[in-house]
Amino acid sequence: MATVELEAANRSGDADTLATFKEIYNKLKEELLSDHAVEFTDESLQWIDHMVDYNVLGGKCNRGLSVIDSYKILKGVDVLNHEEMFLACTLGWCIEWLQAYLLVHDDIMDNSLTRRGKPCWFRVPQVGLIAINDGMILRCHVSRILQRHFKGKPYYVDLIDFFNEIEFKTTSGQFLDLITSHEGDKDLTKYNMKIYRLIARYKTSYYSFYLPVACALLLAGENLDNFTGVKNILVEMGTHYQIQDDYLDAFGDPEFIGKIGTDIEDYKCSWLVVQALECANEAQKRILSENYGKSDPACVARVKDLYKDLNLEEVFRGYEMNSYNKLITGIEAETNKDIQNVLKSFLFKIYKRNK
Ligand code: GPP
Ligand code: MG
Ligand code: MG
Ligand code: MG
Repeated sequence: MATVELEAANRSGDADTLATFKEIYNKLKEELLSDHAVEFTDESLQWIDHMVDYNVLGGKCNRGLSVIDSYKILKGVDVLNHEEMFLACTLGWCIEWLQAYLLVHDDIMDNSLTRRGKPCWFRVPQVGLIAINDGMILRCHVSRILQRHFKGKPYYVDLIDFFNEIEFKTTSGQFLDLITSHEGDKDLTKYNMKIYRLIARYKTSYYSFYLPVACALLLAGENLDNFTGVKNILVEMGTHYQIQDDYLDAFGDPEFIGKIGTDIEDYKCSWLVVQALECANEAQKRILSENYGKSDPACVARVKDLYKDLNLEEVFRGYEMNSYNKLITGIEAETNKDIQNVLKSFLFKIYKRNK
């Protein structure tokens, strides 16, 4: 497929693929609800049904749909057969389910208010900290789905190991994110691009970018050890994505992005604060240390004003363009055209996103 066609196909989304993807969601959820490994009461089944819909649905599904797109490109086909489509959609949903679990827990840890245009799950009055266990149920669902549909496949053990490894990396990234912004140890001088990139890479890149493409490679019968170059590009793309997320946290429209930013209040080592520290004068640094990490809306507004004074919107646009060009150069240096198209397809999905 030519680059322009590829871009158009990805931006428009394919209605048939979306319909099949959604149908398979219903099937997977039904199977989980009739899983006899545990004797559930009617009331508890209703809870799980609602909890899964509330947390797994409503996102952009970029990660899940990328498994299907990538698998099609690797196989060199526009349409997958029934079995191939089912397996690709199922792995896509496993990533969406994993993401649901991560977000339920992340929102508690970040003290967030909204997600995907609704209150965060733990903010729902009847839910509260039951959300912790609900998150764990969502994670267990991933294993149940994989066991039901992939046990017996030659790559089953690799798949399980791989999900476990990605989860370890993500949890470790979250750990770095949390201890870096620890309340009792407020010190902006430790924030720099090196620690920023480490956090972003682990908390976001592996599960959001490498995992979907690796799932498609495993489905296509490939050995992941032969794709370390691809992994490195995807990890870099994930950092680009987290920088966009950090930018949107302060500059995005909460109505549109579906979540209210909390990075300033949470004293996060965000890309914006790292940039601000790099170009602020002494007086501006003082404003930052006096206002960053406070929940008082006046302090948050002061930090946002400073970001504007420092032209961080423009700095971000510059970064975005630069990083895009570097990613394209890296992708075009890959010898395999199919791999190039898989990577470009992912990049076009996220470039200049405003959500
Ligand atoms: C994104 O950080 C990272 C995650 C959602 C991974 C969470 C990992 C766990 C082990 C819970 P973020 O807090 O910036 O995301 P958002 O802006 O969507 O809240
Ligand atoms: Mg977080
Ligand atoms: Mg968060
Ligand atoms: Mg964020």
